[in-house]
Amino acid sequence: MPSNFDQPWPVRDDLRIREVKAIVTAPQGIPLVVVKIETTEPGLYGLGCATFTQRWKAVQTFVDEHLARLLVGRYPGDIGDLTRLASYSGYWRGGPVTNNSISGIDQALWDIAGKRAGMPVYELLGGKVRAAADTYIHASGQTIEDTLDHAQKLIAQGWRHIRLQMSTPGGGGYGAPRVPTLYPDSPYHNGWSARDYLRTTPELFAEARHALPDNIELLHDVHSRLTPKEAVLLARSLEPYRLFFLEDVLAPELWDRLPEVRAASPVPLAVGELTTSFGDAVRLIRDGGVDFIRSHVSDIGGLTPARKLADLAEISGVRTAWHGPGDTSPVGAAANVALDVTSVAFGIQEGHIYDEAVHEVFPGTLRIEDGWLRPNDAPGWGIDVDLEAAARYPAELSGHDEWAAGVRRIDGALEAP
Ligand code: GCO
Ligand code: MG
Repeated sequence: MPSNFDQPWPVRDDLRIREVKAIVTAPQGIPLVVVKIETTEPGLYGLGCATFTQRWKAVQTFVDEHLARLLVGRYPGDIGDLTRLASYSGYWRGGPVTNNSISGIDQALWDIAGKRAGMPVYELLGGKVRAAADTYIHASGQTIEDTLDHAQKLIAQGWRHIRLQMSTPGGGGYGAPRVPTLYPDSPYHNGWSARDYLRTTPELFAEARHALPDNIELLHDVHSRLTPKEAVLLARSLEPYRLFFLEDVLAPELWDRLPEVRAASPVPLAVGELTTSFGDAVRLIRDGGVDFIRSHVSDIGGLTPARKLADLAEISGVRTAWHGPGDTSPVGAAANVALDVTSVAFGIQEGHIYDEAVHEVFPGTLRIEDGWLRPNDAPGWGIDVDLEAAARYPAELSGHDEWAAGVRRIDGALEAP
């Protein structure tokens, strides 16, 4: 009895998918998930990023138990059909677990396609429109002085785009360490205060503009903790400091209010790392809420939807700034750079310095040079995985989920991550 999972049409050769498996490893202490698809041709396999650090076990199970059986026996060249099959077979679609699992499949199939064509993925996408991707990097500290010292060090290493994050009394501040509270008698004395944040952030950027070279681009990540009015107040207060972009001024639950924030201030808004469907990201662009789209490529399903998003950004006057800190695998970082160098809409690429242990597990991991990222020219992604090395860095149930749900206000109310 033919099954819907059989090869639905004749294909040009008898290459088939033989095995699909999620590999989980944490060489930098951050759980990374990469899907490996083996084919019936010995030695021909592909790798795809499926990294959802906070729920890596769910993705591993989703890939190994739910998706693998749909794909084994299929022709690996039918990328679009196979990713749609993976999506529709669950009926209810979208969400970070589903999309990261599908991204692992999608990107592994693009890797195989490149290897079969003898071409790097960026050439499969139509080739370069730029030689390399400019990157930004994170500087943070407990005080203005600490934060700017960190920024100066990064500038000396060649970066021209620096994201500044400074602690606020009590709960730290996204990406910056905790500092002594101003509210020892409050119900939750390590709490985070939006009013302190709104007061101290402009002070940081005023000092940064004074202390740092004028050509340095400054970025900042609010991390979703303001009301629409507070977002307007913050953006307006930062206008004198020429930010390259201001990120995540509103939580996903308030994204429909972004256009009013964007209209109230010329400060460019970057939103999107929290998109968990292709549709989320399309609406951010289409409804005029963003100047930069920041999706985490594997969270929206991989390279296939992301390249469509880059084209939509191009015709909408929006630029890309794919999410890419340490909870993106080196394969995901390679997919980001393939998009960066082939998209007219490219804006900036979030950079991350991987530990040498990551380079050991994933030979071919891209390295940032003078602030620039260039794709590998080897076929596919040009990245491999050393399974023995990967096994030396087992993933824990990530402390990153405690981090994500770790911010409370001084009254104890949990703050959106
Ligand atoms: C960023 C992001 C990250 C996220 C992290 C969540 O702009 O780089 O905000 O730092 O917080 O990826 O796991
Ligand atoms: Mg962010």
